Amino acid sequence: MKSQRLHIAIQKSGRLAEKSLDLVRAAGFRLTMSAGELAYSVENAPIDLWCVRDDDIPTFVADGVADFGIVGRNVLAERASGLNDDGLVELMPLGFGRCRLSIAAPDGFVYDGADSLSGLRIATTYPNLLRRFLEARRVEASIVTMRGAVEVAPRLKLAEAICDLVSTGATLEANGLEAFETVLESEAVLVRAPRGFAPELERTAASIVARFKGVIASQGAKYVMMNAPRTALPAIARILPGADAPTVTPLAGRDDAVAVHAVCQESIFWETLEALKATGASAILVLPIEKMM
Ligand code: PRT
Ligand code: ZN
Repeated sequence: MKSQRLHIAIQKSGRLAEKSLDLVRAAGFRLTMSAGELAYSVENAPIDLWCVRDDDIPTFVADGVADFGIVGRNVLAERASGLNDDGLVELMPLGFGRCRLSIAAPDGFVYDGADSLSGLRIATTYPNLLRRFLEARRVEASIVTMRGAVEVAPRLKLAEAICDLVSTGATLEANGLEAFETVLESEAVLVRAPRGFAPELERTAASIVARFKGVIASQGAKYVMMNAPRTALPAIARILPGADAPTVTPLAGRDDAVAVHAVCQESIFWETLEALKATGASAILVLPIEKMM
């Protein structure tokens, strides 16, 4: 019988590894390392983390060895566009590991829509996604599949263009390449297989999802409080960025003024505070949010 713990597969080392652990910790799960660096146990919930190569994470989840995985959408999408569409479900984006899968060519290449790629050799480690992209646009080009270091392919005359992940753009620039088309916008995502959990683990599974959502939602969100003239409420609602219906409460002994509290999903700049003040608001406080559910 399978052990009565949930398993989350995360990247062992690489761009997503540390941030994945940070997310689990921010969700209130206390980690202790076990089995060397290959696994962590959560002390305060029946959860284990398995640390593996990112490319293996979809297989772990699809085969039922892990219940959840934290992996780049690019890795999942490449697999789903190939022969291995095993119904893995992207539950939510996690807000880190952002990058795009882009098509790039040496500086000076004139790109005038996907037809410009016709007849070219394009080097990539994402042959399935690239093939889908080209097929959808009815462009015939040949795909040169590489294991890595795709950015050197044009210089080695292996290809005229490449299709690779880009985050800062420094790698492209260092290799005299320019991106002109996006095949996929990617970031780390939480993935699970489309099957149920053992009944006794359902609650833990739901709590992982709810807590991760809470962590993501509270990142960048702020709690804003102020006193304001009643008449300024419509203007304040327009100024507060990404706020749902604010809470409005009376102020003792003042009929003309109220206290306004709101959760704002977007950044609050000094300009926002100045605009609030201009409506007559006073005692404006902006507080970080530690947890949200
Ligand atoms: O060992 P393992 O197989 O687990 O790791 P890996 O080497 O395959 O993956 P890793 O750690 O490099 O990346 C893991 C995930 O991070 C990827 O699947 C993406 O979802 C995400 N990610 C975000 C990136 C980048 N940004 C990124 N810039 N993955 C790779 N790159 C590479 C890109 O391929 C190119 O070589 O970085 C270079 C470009 O970066 P810039 O900043 O110069 O544009
Ligand atoms: Zn990898």
